[in-house]
Amino acid sequence: MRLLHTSDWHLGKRLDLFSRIEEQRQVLDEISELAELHKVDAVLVSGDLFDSFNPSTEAQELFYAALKRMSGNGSRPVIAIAGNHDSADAIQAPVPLARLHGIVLIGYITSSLPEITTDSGVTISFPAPGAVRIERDGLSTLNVLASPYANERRIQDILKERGEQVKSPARPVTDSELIAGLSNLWDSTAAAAFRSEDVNVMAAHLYAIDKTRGQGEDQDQDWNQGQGQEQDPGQGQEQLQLELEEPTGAVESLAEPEDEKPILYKGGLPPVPVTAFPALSQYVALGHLHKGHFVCPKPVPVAYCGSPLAYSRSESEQQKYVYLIDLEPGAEALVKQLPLQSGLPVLRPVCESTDEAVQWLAEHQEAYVELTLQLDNYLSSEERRRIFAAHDRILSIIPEIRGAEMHEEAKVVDVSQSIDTLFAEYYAAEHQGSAPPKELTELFREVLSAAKDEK
Ligand SMILES: [Mn+2]
Repeated sequence: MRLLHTSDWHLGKRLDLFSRIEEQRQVLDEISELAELHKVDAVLVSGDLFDSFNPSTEAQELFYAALKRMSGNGSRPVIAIAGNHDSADAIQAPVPLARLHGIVLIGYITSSLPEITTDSGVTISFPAPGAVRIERDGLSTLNVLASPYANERRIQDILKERGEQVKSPARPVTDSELIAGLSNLWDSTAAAAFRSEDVNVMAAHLYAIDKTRGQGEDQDQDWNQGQGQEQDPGQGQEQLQLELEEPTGAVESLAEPEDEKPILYKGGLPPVPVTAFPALSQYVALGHLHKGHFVCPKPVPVAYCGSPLAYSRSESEQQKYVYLIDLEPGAEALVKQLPLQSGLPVLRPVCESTDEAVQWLAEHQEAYVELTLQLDNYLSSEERRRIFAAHDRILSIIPEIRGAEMHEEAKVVDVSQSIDTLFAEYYAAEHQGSAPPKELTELFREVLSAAKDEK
């Protein structure tokens, strides 16, 4: 059996002011083509389907069109779970129509639906709340433990309902109690749904860590206080090998994506150690982190496939993937990373003059650009105009003024300078070294003279 793992589509997401909807359309088409080309039996989408709780109409249209194509009109089941950017209710709203097409949309950890057989002969059932079973002739049965994003409160409510109240009235619940409760919930779902003669996998939206690879973190560490210690953005520079035939030791721990809603906060969801996942699971398909990587490669791969497009400046050097997973009952999973071609990269050049920047921009039109300019003087509005005229997708310009460090160290303002110079210095300090626009300087003078007149 062959699965395709994708996640973090963030449909409707913008990069600053730039719409990404056309790139999203292209990359979802590419993913459907890969599913067809590689004869994938089922698709797992591990959350953050949309970028917001109230996605635009065009984002919703794209979502439904992409799911319909990906599902091969019901012959290739698609199981999609909600992430922390998604509204669980909104994700589940089209369920009655979606399930007819073999598309399973899961908003809650305990979601469950009646059995259905699609026109293509695929039977989809829920042997337990939160567990999907896919059956079809000539193929092993697939069980998917689906764990959409749930925050602390939602998990506590579920545990309370099950009579496993973790919160004692005397004190707040600790991170490890919460994770233990969630792990017990998964274990009982897996006990009801996973069978050794089937293929068993898990799909979840969370922040996973492998404690055996860390520096011996304290089990009871309060994440709020310890935040940052387990994350090492410095390791994010390593690139995984393309077309990895089998998971190797390429393991990283990464920060949560920049510009994204975090889940590692008090009341969110603390990091989940890989030991918390149910034992019979043969692959854990994760969503949340935007860089494709293995949290743990063996014996059970626990993997983030990452987002299909670069969604932030921090993703500028990342190749994007979907993962193909070959699975047989009781056997180790074989994971292959398929690089994606669609979408524009985010580039972060450093130039030493406006001329050099304009030249570079002319040669790199098909990208989003965060330009760092190392200059001797503040950028004039004329230079700024030249740069913006040279490229349509400039995210920002970061002027680095040579010798500016000395200014900052001194932190002494020479008040004997003209009021115009003082204003320009103040403006530059507040606006990363830019010169104030002419109109603003004129307005400033006007206000100043008006104030003088009043005296
Ligand atoms: Mn997320």
